[in-house]
Amino acid sequence: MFWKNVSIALISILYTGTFASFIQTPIPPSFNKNFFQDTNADGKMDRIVFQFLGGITQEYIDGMIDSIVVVWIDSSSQRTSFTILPSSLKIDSSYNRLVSYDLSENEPTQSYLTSLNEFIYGDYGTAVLYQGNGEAIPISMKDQMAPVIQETFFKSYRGQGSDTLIITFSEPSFENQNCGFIVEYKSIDENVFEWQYSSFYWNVLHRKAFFILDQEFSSKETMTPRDSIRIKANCIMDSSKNQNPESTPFVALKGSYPLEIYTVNKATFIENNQLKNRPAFELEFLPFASNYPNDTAIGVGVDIGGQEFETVIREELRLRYPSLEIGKDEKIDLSKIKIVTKMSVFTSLGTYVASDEASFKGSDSRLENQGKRVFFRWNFLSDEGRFVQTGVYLVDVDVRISYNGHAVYQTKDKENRMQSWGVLRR
Ligand SMILES: [Ca+2]
Repeated sequence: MFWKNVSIALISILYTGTFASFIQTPIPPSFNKNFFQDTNADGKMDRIVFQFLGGITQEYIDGMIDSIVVVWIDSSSQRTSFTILPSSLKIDSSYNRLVSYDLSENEPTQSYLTSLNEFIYGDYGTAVLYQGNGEAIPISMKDQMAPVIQETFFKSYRGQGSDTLIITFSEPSFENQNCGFIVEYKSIDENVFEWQYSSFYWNVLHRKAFFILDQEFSSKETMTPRDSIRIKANCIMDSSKNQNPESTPFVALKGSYPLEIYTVNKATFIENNQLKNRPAFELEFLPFASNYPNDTAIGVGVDIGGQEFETVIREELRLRYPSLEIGKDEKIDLSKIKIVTKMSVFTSLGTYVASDEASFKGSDSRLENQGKRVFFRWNFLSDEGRFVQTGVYLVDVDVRISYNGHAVYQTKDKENRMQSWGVLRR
């Protein structure tokens, strides 16, 4: 009788005041609605969402949750377990059974890890809830991270061959059959286009997609290796049907294309002193997007610099000089790139008019570390500084690009080295 009275007294003390919160019934997490998410679709897990079987209050979190320990893979591919403290859990404002945790930048997570099935990392993706009463409850976690583009390689021939694009995804992926074309690209002037290809197929593991744009369908106005691409929203999904979101970011397109010489071969000039005081030939550094000076200038342009240019140089070196053993990710030293342009102008009867040569390095400050459309222009003047007459001129164009003395590009390999340019003098 005495002990019964004491225990009743104790219980009544426990049920009042500050002890009350410790007596709450534990609310277990759900069995199948706890998720790893990648909210900005960059391929890194950045949010963990837990759904409980009852409504959660801040008092409950403070009083009943000691911590949640999650095992994930860090940016150096190591298994890491991090502890989520109650103070960093957030209750969803519209549904109080949901509690989430946002990973901070101090917890660098592995890139391109959007699934729970990457066996190379061993065991990860587990979570254990430690309750205030000392109990440890394993939480069954699921993947809610859509695939992202991990790698791209684009070989563009600009109408001279069939373009190919290879996209490697962060996990086995499947296209949404309702989408039609699934790739869109953003050009350097920020316009977004759908990329129309002729066919595509998956590799056996469904991690690589191969796209082919047959030559007969290709045109000059298509994607180029300096554009960026993404998969259209909801057009790619993993084996759990997690689809890529609207917020899918564009990623830089890597790849190469044969170096191309652009020519402006017809122009009108108006004789004036301003032009007369200039040299017969000039080198101009223009933005990539520029459509050459205008139809009052004549000459050849070539795109020099930028990330895709380095890729072109590297790929050409690998192709032409296997003994150099240049790796596919090897850094290209811009100061070792030398560009030489030569131009000789003759009348249609073969009489010599003018010629000049200009050379510069890939590290030239006029490229402004971003690359330029370099235009070697002829100012309609002979070597002696006299304006030429209206007529057709034969021009021998030679552009050579070398790396550390190894030739990677020469116009004379091409058929169209000798060109005819029309000049109208006003
Ligand atoms: Ca996934």
